[in-house]
Amino acid sequence: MKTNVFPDNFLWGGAIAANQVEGAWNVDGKGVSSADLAVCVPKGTRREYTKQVEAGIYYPNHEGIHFYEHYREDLALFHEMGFKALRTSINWTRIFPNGDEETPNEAGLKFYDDLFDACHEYGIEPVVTLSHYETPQYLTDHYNGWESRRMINFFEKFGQTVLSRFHSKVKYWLTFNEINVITLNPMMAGGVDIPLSDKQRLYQAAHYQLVASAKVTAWGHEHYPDAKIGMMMLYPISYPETCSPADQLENMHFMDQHYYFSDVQVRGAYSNKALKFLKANDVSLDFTDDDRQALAKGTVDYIGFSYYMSMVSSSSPDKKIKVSGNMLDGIQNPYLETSEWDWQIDPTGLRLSLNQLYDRYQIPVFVVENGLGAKDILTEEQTVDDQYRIDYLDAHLKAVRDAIELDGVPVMGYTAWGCIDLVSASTGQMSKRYGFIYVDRNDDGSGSYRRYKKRSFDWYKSVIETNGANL
Ligand code: BGP
Repeated sequence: MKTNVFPDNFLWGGAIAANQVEGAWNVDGKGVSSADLAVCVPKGTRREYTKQVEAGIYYPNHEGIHFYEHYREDLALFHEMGFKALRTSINWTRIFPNGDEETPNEAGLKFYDDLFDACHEYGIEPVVTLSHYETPQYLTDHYNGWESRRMINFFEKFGQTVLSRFHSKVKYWLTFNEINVITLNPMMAGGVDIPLSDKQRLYQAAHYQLVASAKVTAWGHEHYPDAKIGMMMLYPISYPETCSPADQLENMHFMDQHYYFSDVQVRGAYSNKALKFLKANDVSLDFTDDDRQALAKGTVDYIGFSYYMSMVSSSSPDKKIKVSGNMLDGIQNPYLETSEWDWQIDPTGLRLSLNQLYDRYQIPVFVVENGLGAKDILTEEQTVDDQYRIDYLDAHLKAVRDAIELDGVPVMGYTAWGCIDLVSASTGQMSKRYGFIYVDRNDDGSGSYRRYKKRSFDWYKSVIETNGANL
């Protein structure tokens, strides 16, 4: 048993996103967001979106897990596990239903007031993402989402509104969830339909998000110096397939696609390599002096990242895609096992990721998503024997522990993804479950929405109770 490795103020907890749990998609003045138009698709296929809500189509996010009504009950369960932190997001369309209104929707603000108050009653620190895959659909219809520079102002207004309203209740903020996903899944991350081959449009939309993020970060720092405002990226650590220099180079290029974003958010400017990449791809950005200043001013306090799996890069053109993954498909790593959804399970990759990010940027890092999506079976005893999830999380938390203890990485916290079962972002399925708490809801929407503790519930409780000493 190792003691005192995790810092006393380590933010142990769980992570959810508004659109994947809240439901109540059209309640109390909420407008339609991109997530409300996403349908449920089978494993291995990409989530599809309709242009408007259509009768007869099943939209899993409309109901979520009824967190909007059940959040007190759910927070009580999180508290029972000993959570110190809960990462969630503010659904933009609860605050500005269309996205471009002058005044916010008070009922939406009130919901988050109550939610954050309830978190504090349970001693849980909210960690809040401003935009987690929930772009107002009105902005998509009228401005083409993040393809328009106008989005910067709308996001600034949204960010300033919620920061000023909640700054006394929320200390930890993240601007965009997985900001590097806009070029991989623009509809999900930016409410805009751009072919993945169209780099000009993709990187322009990414630029506007980067500027918007920086502006809100700078404004937040100026007005609320105690606020900790971070960035959030999907960290797809990748290994070269062989020790051939060509594979190393390929691997470097792969990672550069992702550092493109974190370099801007942490260092305040595009790297030379990023500029060369844009040039090589004939991308010419609408990039003003004001943007440049905003990026320089709006650097972040910490790096939040999601980690589920590692990738492999190969220079061989004949390498076929063999495994699917989180937003990115890749090559099979023969040393790793895969989840039921074919994501490659690699705890050591998490230790390496923490090291790579800290070595590169020298600011605190925070694992804000990690977990195993699996099919669970509710037993007659009304629990789930999810030893496989315990094994996955135990191994990954040991990797975090090693990064802290052996490598000296300052890790702020760990929020397990989908700490209560929720709607999958990539497929819309409920059957892809991550939680310590089982929610009785099926892929077709049927179910009682009742909550049940899985075996992992008590396990995680004891991890937090012992501050990780029992790992
Ligand atoms: C991340 C997203 C989350 C979440 C998670 C798991 O990319 O930030 O919203 O859903 O992946 O993915 P999935 O739900 O597809 O299993």
